[in-house]
Amino acid sequence: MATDIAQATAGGTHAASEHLKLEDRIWLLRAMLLMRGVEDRAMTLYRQGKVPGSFYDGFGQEAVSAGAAFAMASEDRLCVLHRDLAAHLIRGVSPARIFAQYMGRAAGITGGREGNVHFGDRRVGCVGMVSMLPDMMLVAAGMAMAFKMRGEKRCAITWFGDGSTSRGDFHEAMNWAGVQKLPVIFVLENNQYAYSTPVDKQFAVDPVERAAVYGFIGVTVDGNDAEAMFEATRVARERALAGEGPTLIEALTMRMHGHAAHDDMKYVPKEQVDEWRTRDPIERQEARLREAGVDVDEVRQQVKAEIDEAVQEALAGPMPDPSSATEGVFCEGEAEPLGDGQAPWSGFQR
Ligand SMILES: Cc1ncc(C[n+]2csc(CCOP(=O)(O)OP(=O)(O)O)c2C)c(N)n1
Repeated sequence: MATDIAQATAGGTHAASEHLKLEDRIWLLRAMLLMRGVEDRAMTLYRQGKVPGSFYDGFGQEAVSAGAAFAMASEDRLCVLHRDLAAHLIRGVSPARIFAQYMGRAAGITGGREGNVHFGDRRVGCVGMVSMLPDMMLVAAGMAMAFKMRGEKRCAITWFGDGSTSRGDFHEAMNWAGVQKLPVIFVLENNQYAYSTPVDKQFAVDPVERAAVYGFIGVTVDGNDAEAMFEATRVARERALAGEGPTLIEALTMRMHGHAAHDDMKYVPKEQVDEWRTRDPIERQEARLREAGVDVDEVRQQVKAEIDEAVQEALAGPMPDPSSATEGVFCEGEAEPLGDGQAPWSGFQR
């Protein structure tokens, strides 16, 4: 049950996956540090009035997208949601382009045509999200259907929140994926709240148990453990490619910030936040790597320098030319894919 969070996330360290080399484990830390650092800086830019609209982050949830995205191959396809920036970073989208995106600049992924988290670079296999939750589950299932029909060994993945499980789209996607045994991975980010609604007001039965009634496996994973997320996703992907169908991965985590920049989350008990603070995913990965002899402070400094440079680059970039507003809105031709070996996600030993 979702209420057994302490049990599911207790014990701190999860046995490292034998599929992760030390450099991969450092990459997981880097991805999480980049996500946190980029979002922290973007929040400042938002408060300075440089980011239009609102601002959403995934503080405290970095392991969910970092671990899962790291298990996916370059030919796979990802529907990345609003708390999952590490997935974009792992696929090779640079921090400078992300800052430019947030600020609506020409160098952003959508070139100023869409706001904040509504982006995806199809050259790296990421599909831009829409806000109608959880429509991306249906998009991921649709892509998986195409892979199956074409006989391609590829897998689709999407993330979504606990709030999504209360919607009909969730059930449609789960049902079709189960019936068709689609090569798709559903990552349910159970971060305890859908806006101000706690999980005990959302469902009477933990949604991970719904996978069984649609004919496939549901597993609960410590969502604050990047290596556990990686391993669960790797196994799910292997199953999908072997024709064994979808997997629902419930990642237990906590939304440590408000829903968006405007939300002070005063509806969340302070003790709950304090308890989850002791399970910070970045601190946990750092502790592991220190034990393995890695100079974690150096990794932190490198990431900070990269972010400083990226902010300056994005701030120096122009706003888009208004006359180009209707260009690139619809899909035109095939995207030029990045090859294996050019992006960090292809690093681990399969
Ligand atoms: C169909 C639909 N209803 C309402 C909203 C407005 N809305 C945006 S995010 C959100 C809460 C989502 O909660 P959850 O799915 O748990 O994800 P989290 O934001 O906690 O990661 C709501 C209600 C929406 N985007 N789509």
